[in-house]
Amino acid sequence: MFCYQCEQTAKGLGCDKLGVCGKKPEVSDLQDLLVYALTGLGQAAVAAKAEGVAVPMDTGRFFAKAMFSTLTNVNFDPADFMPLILEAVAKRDALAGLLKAKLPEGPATYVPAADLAGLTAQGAKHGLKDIPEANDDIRSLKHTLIFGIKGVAAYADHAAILGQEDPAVYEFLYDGMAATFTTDKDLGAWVALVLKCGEVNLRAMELLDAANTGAYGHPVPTVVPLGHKAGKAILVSGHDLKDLKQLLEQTAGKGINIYTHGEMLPAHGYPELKKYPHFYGHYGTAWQNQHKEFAAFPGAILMTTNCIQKPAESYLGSIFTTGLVGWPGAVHVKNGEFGPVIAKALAMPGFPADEDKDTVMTGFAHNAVMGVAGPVIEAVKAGKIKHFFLVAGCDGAKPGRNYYTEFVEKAPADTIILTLACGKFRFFDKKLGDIGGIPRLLDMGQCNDAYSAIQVAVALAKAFECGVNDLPLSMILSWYEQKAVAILLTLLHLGVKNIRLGPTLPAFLTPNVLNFLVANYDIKAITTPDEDLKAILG
Ligand code: FSO
Ligand code: SF4
Repeated sequence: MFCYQCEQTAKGLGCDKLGVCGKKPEVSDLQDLLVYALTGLGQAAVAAKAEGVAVPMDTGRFFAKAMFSTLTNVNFDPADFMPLILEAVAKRDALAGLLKAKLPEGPATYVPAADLAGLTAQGAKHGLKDIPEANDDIRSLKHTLIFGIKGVAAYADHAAILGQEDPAVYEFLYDGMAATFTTDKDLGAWVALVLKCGEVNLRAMELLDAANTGAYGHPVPTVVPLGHKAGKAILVSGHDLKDLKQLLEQTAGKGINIYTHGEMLPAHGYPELKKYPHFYGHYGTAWQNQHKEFAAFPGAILMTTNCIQKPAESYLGSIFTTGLVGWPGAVHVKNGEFGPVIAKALAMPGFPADEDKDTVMTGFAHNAVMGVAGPVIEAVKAGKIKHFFLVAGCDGAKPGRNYYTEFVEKAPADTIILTLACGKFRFFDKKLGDIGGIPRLLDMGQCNDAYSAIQVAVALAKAFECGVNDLPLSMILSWYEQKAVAILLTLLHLGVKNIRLGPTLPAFLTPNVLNFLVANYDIKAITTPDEDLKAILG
């Protein structure tokens, strides 16, 4: 195995014996083989386009789903990868059968082994390092593209689940993956392709925004209790709102309260979800704290989409996976049939008594923020709001992530903090007060809602008749996995400069590629909160 797709990669170089995330070599090799098989499907799709042969939409949907299953913390179950590999090859061959051209040797002609052990052995020969490329910098950009495509695939899959699709997004997934096996592009062409990935990701995020708000309404500012009510309980984590909605429907009137964990917190802001009286509050913090927090939860736990960590023995029997998520030994429920989760919750003790704790606020997605754009713009013009910080991105286990807590604590009282994704749990319950009624801490949603932040930045730039880079707005980002890579590429595609990125820089960027980003986008590694605040606010 060799994997360096996420921020916590071993020694900042790569996981080659066991993933820091818990990914075993077998799963890593199978994921590599799936990516290889999807590259072959991409090559077939590119050839089909050249011959004017239509690629079915469900091929794109499958491609996105399969790619998403290789993201960090999504699926750790070897058995789940065999059907995906076989389906990629079957879809590739179905397409190839319609073509006049002969597909090139390699991923497009690869024949899968007959069993899981054989597939694993094949995967060991088709890892990231086996992609043909002699130039280190181009290899770095190829890997960046693959990780960015994984992020796009995640957003495209989420959007497709709610019926929002664009064939142009799928086409880019094919083109991009097929390109990783070409050797005729120079460095400049590779930079352009990586930025194009950011452009396509913006479209995928736009689709997802339309999907979520279309199905569940525009989020509204909402107070969310951090305490609990006496009674049976289910904890829902991950990002999938449809799973949550189905669970809310199926638990209505059953005496079970539903709590969110991690990235599910912003779900409380959606009108079509918050209307359920038993959708009570938020429990715990970000994904990397699940061992402690899940072990103490007295009900069933449902993992939708990425974020799962190796479950402790104490709760392996009460944690359920759904969708693309998998952990060997954890019960997987399919197609929104949450009966086993509900039965488990009813059999478990639940919370013995009410407990009032603090509350937090969420629901400041683009529609809500735009609704107060007038007063915000006035406050900026009157000098009451001096600066906006987008402190956003992922959380993780590294101690360096305290930077983000400290940054928010130290940001002056005349500044506003916009936040999204799970990094917010470093400061989500801080009482930062307000500026003339505008809360200083605005939770815009999940990492899946980065589109909201972009919309708000663009709207502010329009209101002030300037470019996004000329706004009193600074982006202080934290990254962990591949959705964050895709978002970063989107920001670069939009020409956003001066991004501060941490806690460490991606291992897959060579010094030359990093220098290019510094020279063209003034992208910087975070230093200390004091130094960075001083540099930004002068
Ligand atoms: Fe991931 Fe980041 Fe959203 Fe977190 S991009 S790590 S688990 O923000 O939650 O999926
Ligand atoms: Fe290592 Fe991250 Fe890959 Fe897991 S996803 S194997 S932690 S680089």
